[in-house]
Amino acid sequence: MLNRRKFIKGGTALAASATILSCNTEDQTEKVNNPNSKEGLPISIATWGPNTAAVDAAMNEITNGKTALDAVEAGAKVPEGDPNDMSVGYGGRPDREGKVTLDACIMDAEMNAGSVSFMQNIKHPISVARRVMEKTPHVMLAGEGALKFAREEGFEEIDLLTDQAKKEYEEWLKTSEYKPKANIERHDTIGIMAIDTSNKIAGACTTSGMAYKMHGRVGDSPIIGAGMYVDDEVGGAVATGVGELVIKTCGSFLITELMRQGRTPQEACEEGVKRIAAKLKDFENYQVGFLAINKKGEHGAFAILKGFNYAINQGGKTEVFESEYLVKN
Ligand code: SD4
Repeated sequence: MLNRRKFIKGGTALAASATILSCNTEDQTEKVNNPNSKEGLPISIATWGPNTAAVDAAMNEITNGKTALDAVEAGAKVPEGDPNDMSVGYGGRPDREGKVTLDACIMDAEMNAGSVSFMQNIKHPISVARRVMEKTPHVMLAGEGALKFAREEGFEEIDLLTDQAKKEYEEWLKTSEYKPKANIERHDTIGIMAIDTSNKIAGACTTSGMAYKMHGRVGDSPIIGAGMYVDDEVGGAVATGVGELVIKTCGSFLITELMRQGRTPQEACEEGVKRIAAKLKDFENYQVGFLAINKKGEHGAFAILKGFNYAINQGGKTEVFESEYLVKN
């Protein structure tokens, strides 16, 4: 059971029609912590249960003396290269024109950030995002420009559309209905964060975006502050789900700033979801999940709907936990 704030005791505040709680930290009589959260560094943590291999790959980098930045890149590359993960990289579901277009971003403890959006034909967009960060004066490259840069950097071009994704797309064409269905479409976008043995944080996020989106659509995942944000003084947050809701509320930045003001990672994630619920109509029809960590290695997670889970590697153990959620009925 969550150790909830006094004013939401009784549980009804977590119903769909939840009254939106004040942002004033003085209102809090007790801190809300995630029951699965504990202090401990180093740590790697990622959205969605199937990403255990990703958090393990990240931790492997850290135990081999690499940085948190190396760790989150290595972690993100796991689902990017996996054709069975149909929300990320190679094997991702295409847009409504049958094209797989990828979004990714990365950020380190020194506020360096890089991103690519609407990029085609490259298996590891997270590595291109890192090159944008390290080799250009910019933060984000999009579309043809991102692909041109990737080519110049020596990345190989491949066809990202697998037979399975093509088959599902052809089936989808029969109705051509765009209705993102939470946890049915399987949002497996990876948002991953790590803190290394030098206590430095980094974050990454990578996705093929919403299946059957309009050609040219860019989601939250490549947007620093929306799909991912880290601040070495505080911690960081990542998002998954319907990106439009996350962009409009600057989700990951909001959560990081709430932690700066004294919220626990759990409180900050809950407030991030409640901000969406307070401001955006029809939020109950969409899934958004947030995951946050602070610099002690404590974590929090919260989603609009049931079904969001996450993977964590901490204290020599890899575990998957289910997230709490807002809409209970
Ligand atoms: C997007 N946030 O493009 C991504 C989708 C996602 O798992 O998280 N899918 O809106």
